[in-house]
Amino acid sequence: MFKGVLFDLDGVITDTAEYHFLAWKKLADDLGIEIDREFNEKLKGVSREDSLTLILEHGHKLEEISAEKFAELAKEKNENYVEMIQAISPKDIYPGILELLTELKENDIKIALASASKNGPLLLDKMEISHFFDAIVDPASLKAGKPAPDIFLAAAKAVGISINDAIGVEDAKAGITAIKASGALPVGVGQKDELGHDIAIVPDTSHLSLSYLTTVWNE
Ligand code: B16
Ligand code: MG
Repeated sequence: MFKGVLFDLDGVITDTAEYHFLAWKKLADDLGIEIDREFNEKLKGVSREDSLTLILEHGHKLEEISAEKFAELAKEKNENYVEMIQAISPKDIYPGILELLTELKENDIKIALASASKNGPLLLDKMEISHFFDAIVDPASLKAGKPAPDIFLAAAKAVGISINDAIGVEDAKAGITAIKASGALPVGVGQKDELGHDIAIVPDTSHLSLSYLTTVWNE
């Protein structure tokens, strides 16, 4: 049986993936760079700085942006994003997640947050679910972000379990790659065409439960 579940946040626990997209879209529009939802798939799970680099590369503007301007743009996106998430509350928790967290706790299965977002703790607080989490990895403490396995390895370590005894839940391709590389068992939320045909995938979080995860684990 698995001993812990390592959760991504944006797109798994709540719909902040949409706010990230809207905040990046506004910034890109202001810079005269066109980004659409297809391009946005590349940004999911990717750190703020790496996302900005991808957008500037996409618009052929990376060379002309100074380090100072880069930091300013990243700050501007985050300020806009933080404004958007102020109204997040328990009603924004995705279907089935609260029930899953409750079941995991009742069964002494460790729960960790493996989100690339520096706003993770604020979001858990706003949704009033911080108390479920045995550990929250600080993404700033890591050498490499997703798709590198570091964040999932750190999450398993923080809750005192072997990575081989953990399930990772993700909505982004970069995150699934990170889970696979870490040695944990991946469970994807989304579309097979985006996340892969070789792993367990649910179309949305209402399908996640202790019984579903147990079935996947025992397959
Ligand atoms: P922040 P996750 C990721 O969170 C998002 O998917 C990604 O779009 C965002 O750029 C990244 O967090 C950093 O977020 O700017 O708030 O630090 O999916 O790993 O939970
Ligand atoms: Mg995500």
